[in-house]
Amino acid sequence: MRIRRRQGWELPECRATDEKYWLDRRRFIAAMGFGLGSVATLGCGASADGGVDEITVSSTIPPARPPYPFSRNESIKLDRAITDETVSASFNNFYEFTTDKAGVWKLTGDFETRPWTLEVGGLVSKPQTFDVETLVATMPMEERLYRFRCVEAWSMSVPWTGFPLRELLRRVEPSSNANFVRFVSFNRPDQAVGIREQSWYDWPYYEALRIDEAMNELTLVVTGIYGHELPKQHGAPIRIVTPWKYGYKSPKSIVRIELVESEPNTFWNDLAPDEYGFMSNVDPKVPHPRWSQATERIIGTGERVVTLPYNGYGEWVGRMYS
Ligand SMILES: Nc1nc2c(c(=O)[nH]1)N[C@H]1C(S)=C(S)[C@@H](COP(=O)(O)O)O[C@H]1N2
Ligand SMILES: [Mo]
Repeated sequence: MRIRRRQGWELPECRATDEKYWLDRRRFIAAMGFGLGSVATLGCGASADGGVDEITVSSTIPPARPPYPFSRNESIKLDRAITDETVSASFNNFYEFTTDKAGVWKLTGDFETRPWTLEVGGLVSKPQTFDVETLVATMPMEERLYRFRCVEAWSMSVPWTGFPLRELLRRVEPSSNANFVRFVSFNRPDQAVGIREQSWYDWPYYEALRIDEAMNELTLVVTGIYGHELPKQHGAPIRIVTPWKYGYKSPKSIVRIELVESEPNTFWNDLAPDEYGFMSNVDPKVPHPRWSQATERIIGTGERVVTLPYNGYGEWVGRMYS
């Protein structure tokens, strides 16, 4: 497979046109009989020199346009290098599309992420439906550099853009018996081949946090990454990020948040309760039944480093568990 690693500013010629144009063209090419599985890069029109340009992972990354970028919250420090954007954008867990991490970005073309609304309800006094664009325009948006640790023992470090979940929860006024916060991802078989073809999973993806975890200042509602809106493979247009927990506790492309009284079931805990608990805080001392969690591989560089308790965020979250 050939993926050209371009810089963000080194856009292919076709990227200058509307995203819709090349997506339509991609469908057209697929209809011509070149399946996505058979070609890693797809033509997207003649470039200035008369040659044929290619679809690369960079072409799936949205440009920085206002109101992005937002200013960085410098109080949260990162102890390692930021992962190259083309690396994180081409290595994703998003089973609604495929279980092949290197293939997600190639399969999100039909996924429509705009407009998008997020319903917040359950045990609250002011249930509301929010438009994502309105949230971006009205919430206290900021950029944060977070480490991100998958239970599969790989990690990345990226600049997320978003706002604390607690700011959203305050707007709906949780009831006193709201002990947990439940998240539900999108469920559109017509737009996501993994939902359509992997019927053995219990779609839509669902996750949850305790209310104190949801109110922790580190818990972020994320709409952007690397100073622009989220590309689809990272969970556009809106997702959750909890950096002290394994990656599966950070649900993507969410459509509903529900406040509930008792501990909700979660997608991975229901699938394999012996391997994936509800809490799932990063803990190097507790091995996964099939591998150690003591170290992690940093994607892009391949460097292997020691995994830290709470993924290094004990100072922020440790007191919730003592
Ligand atoms: N809806 C949904 N959310 C999801 C997943 C998924 O398959 N579906 N995978 C999870 C896992 S296992 C990880 S590691 C992260 C990956 O996020 P990234 O691709 O943006 O790095 O998303 C999490 N959120
Ligand atoms: Mo993960």
